[in-house]
Amino acid sequence: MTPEWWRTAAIYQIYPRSFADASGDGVGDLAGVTSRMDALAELGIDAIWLSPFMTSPQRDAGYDVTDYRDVDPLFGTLTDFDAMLEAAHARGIRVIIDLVPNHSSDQHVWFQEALTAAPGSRERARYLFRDGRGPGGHEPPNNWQSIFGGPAWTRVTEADGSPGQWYLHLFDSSQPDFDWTQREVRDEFLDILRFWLDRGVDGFRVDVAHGLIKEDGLPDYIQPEDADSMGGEAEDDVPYWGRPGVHEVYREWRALLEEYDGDRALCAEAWRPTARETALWVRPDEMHQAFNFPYMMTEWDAAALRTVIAGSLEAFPAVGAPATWVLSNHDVIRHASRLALGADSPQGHGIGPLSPGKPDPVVGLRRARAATTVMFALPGSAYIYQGEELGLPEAIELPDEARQDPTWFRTNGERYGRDGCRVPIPWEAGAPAFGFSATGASWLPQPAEWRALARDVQRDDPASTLSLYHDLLRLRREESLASSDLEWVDGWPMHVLAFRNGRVTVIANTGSEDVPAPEGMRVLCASGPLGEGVVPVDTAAWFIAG
Ligand code: TEU
Repeated sequence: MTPEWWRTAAIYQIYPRSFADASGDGVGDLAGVTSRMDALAELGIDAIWLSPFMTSPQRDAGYDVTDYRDVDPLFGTLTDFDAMLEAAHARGIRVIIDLVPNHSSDQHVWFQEALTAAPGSRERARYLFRDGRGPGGHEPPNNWQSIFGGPAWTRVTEADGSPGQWYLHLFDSSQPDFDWTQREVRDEFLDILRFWLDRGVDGFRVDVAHGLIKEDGLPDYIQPEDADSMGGEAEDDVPYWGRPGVHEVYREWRALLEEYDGDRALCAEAWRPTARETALWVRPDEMHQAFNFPYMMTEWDAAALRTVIAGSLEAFPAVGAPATWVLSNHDVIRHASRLALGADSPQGHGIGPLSPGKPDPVVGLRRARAATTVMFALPGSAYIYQGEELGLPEAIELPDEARQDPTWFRTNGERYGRDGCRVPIPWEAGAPAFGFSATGASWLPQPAEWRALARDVQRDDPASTLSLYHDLLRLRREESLASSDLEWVDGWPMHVLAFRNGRVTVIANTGSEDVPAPEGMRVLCASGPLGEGVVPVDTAAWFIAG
C-alpha cells in the first residue's frame, strides 16, 4: 500500500446500524459489514470509516458511549470486530473508527459515580458540573443551548434529595460533556486510542473535534448581532467551539499515533464555517485531515463551488495536508435531495414538516450525480456516505412513530431530525428488507420505491448511479486525479464550473441552459446523457483530448 494513503483515499462511511444485518434483528451489525466486504472492494474504495459501534444505550445512535473498549451487543462482539478488520485488510481496505471524546453516555460508570458523589469531588470534576444561577440556583449556569434544541444544562438531585448542581451537555441530556482540562480524562482517552491502535485500526474520525475544551469560566454565549453592537469579537467566537487548548489534546494524540507503524490517521469532525478555520485542526503534529463541511454545505452553483474549492485548495495544502471532499453523511439531508432544496431550506440535522417545499427527486438525483462527478475529479481525499452510490434520496415520509433521532424529540417535531438519511440500504430488490436483513426486519422502514434502487438492479445497468460511482472511482485512480493539481479553465459562462486536472477537463453545468461541450475533446465519463455536442443543465462530464 502507498505511504500516507489518506492523502488520496476514497473513504466510505458505514453507518453500522443501517448497512447490513447478519443477526436478523433489524439492526445492522459488524458481521453484516464483513459479509458485504466484497461489495466494498468491488466499488473501488480505499478505506471504510465506521460510525460508533461501542457499548451504548443508543440514545444518540451510539454517539453516547458507556464502554469505549467494547462492542455493543447490538453490533456484535470484539471477535466480530477483529474478523471485520481482517476481512477489510485482506482486501487492501483500511479501517477508521469513530471516537466520541466530547461527551460520554450518562450511563458511563464515571457519570454514574459523579451523580452520587458530592459537589467538588474528583468524580464530578471529570464532567462539567456547576451551581445554578439566581435564588436557589434554579437557573442554568449560563445561556448555552443544546445542538439538538433546548438548554445545554440539566439539574441533578443531590444524595440528600435536594435540588443540586447542573451538568453541561452540548447535545442530548444523556450525553454529559467531559472536562478536558482534567489530566485523568486525557489519560483515559490516550489509553482508549492505544486499545484500538493495538487491535490494528488505521485511524480515527474524531467526533465534535472542535468541542472538548470550553472557555474558562463558561461565560454566556453572546450572539454575533449582540457582539457586533457591543463592538465585540469575531463573528464566530463561540465559547464552546474551537478553544485554543483543544490543540494541545490533539498534539498528544498525534505523538501517540507516531509511535505506531504504518500510517494511522486522524480526521477531525469540526464544523467550521470556512475551509481556513477547518484547517486549524490539521497540522503536521495534530490531525491529518478534517472534513470539508463548507464544501458539503455549498449549493449547486458554479460560482459558489469555485469559491469554496479554491479556498479549500489553498487552506489545506498550506498546512501540509490534502483537501478533503464530502457531500453527505449521517447528520445531513442526503445530497440527492438536498441539492434540489432552495438555499433558504434548513440543511443540517434534517428538514422539518414546516420546511418550504419538498425536494424534486428527479432534479435532486441529476444534481447529485453531477456533484459527485465534480467531487471525484478534485485533488485530495473524498468521503462517501453509504447509499449515495445508489443515489438514495432522503426518506422524508417516515411514520412519526418510527423516528428515533433526539433532534425530533427535543424540537417537539419541529425538525424531523436525521432518521431520513439513516434508512437501511437496499441490496437485493427481490429479498426481504431488500437484502438488508435475512428476516426482513428493518429498524426504520425502507420506502417501497427503493426496490428500483437496490444494488443488484443497479449493478447490471451501465447507466445506473452505482455504475457511475464505479467508473468515477476507477478513472480517478487511473488518471491519478487525487494527487495532481487543479487549474481553472476560464472563458465559460458564470453558471459553468470548468477546470483541468492532469489530462482531464471537467465541465459542470449548474445553470438553466445547455452549454456547448469543449471542442476537440472526447468524453471520458458523464453524470448523465450528453446532447449532441452539449453539456445539458445539471450535468457534469470529464473530457480528454482526442
Ligand atoms: O455531530 C456533531 C454535530 O452535530 C455538530 O458538530 C453540529 O452539527 C455543529 O456543531 C453545529 O454547529 C456529531 C455526530 O456526527 C452526530 O451524529 C452526533 O449526534 C453528535 O456528534 C453528538 O455526538
